[in-house]
Amino acid sequence: MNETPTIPELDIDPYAADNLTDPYPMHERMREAGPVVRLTPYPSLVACGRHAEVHAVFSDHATFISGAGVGLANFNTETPFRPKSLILEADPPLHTQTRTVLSRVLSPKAVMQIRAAFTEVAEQMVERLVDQSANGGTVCGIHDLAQIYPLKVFPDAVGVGPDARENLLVYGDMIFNSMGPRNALLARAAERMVPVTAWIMEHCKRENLRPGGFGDQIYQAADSGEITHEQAPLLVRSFLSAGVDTTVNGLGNVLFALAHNPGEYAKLHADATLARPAFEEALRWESPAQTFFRTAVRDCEIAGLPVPENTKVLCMLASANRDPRKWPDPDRYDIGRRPTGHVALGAGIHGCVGQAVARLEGEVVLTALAKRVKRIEPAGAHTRRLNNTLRALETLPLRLTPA
Ligand code: OVP
Repeated sequence: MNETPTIPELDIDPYAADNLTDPYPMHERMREAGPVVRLTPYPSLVACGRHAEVHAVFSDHATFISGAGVGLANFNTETPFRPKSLILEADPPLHTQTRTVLSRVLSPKAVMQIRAAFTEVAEQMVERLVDQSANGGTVCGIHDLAQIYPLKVFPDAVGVGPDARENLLVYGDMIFNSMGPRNALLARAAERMVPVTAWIMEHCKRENLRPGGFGDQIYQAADSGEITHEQAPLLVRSFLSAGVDTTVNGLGNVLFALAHNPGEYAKLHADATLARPAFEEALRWESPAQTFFRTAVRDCEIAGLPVPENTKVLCMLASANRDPRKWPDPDRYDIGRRPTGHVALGAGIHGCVGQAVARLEGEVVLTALAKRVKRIEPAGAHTRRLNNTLRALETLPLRLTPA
């Protein structure tokens, strides 16, 4: 007996428009086929759709590295489209050094200091939206809320000036598309990004960052010798890369979840302290970042199946978050669930360093809605913005009934 277990192969393209539009049937096929699968259109990678293996891969950062890129492209053989992130696309010891600085800047203590400002902006925004909706109008959950809010509060906290902030959405769309194949989505994003790159790098300079903001605090860490002055602008770039399009879609997706699950919104309206768990459950149910890759640094195994050195491992976060092996009734959006262990924000040493800020945004926006709005209902068909990595809405027409 010397049977080598083989990895099942599926003829699935996760980046085909149908699968980006509705990924859940694909997720089920991948989970049911096995703990690790191969995908015919991408013969050099393996994919994990179940929670246990996604979590195991993320937890073993020494075997499954990030430095060769966390998208489909293998930076050992392909040139990254921009200089590598010093945190997302780095491994220890570099990662440890940069992560220490970013986690201090984004710590729970830092979040306490921005809480009042974030709350005030959320309350003002909801007040405006209720007026708009009450005068017979509908509001767009994406353009009038999910984009507006992070584009105001997060760049304010980083210390970026008020002009042309929509560039951050264009940049985010490009970065998350760049983690997939070179398809039409990437080509369109790359075209739009050309004028934006210079704007981004300009806004990473110390002279363009408000003293005391998150961006300036990175430069203070350079002053104290913790990181170099050459590293500082690239670390500020991580704020501008990861801090907006992620929370825009986290907020857009929770609005979608609540509008389509009126019973859950009724519970939130009755008890605004459910704002945090309602946001957390939406992260699980409709994960903004659907996928991330790792790269095997040596011949290894996942769930006993052989994975050769230099293989890209596609971790299906959104699929893990609906794995019935992990979650009872996984397709149900249930704000009474406490979805501890979801991997929407990753896991292990690369787990979202901005998660306290992301949760603050979710909490204060949902709290303001819960207090001021009795019902949130769809007011027409939503449309999707397809992206190789993000689960994103383009429009979400809503009717808000004042409390
Ligand atoms: C979701 C992330 C995403 C995109 C960019 C970066 C980080 C970065 O560090 O540049 S984490």
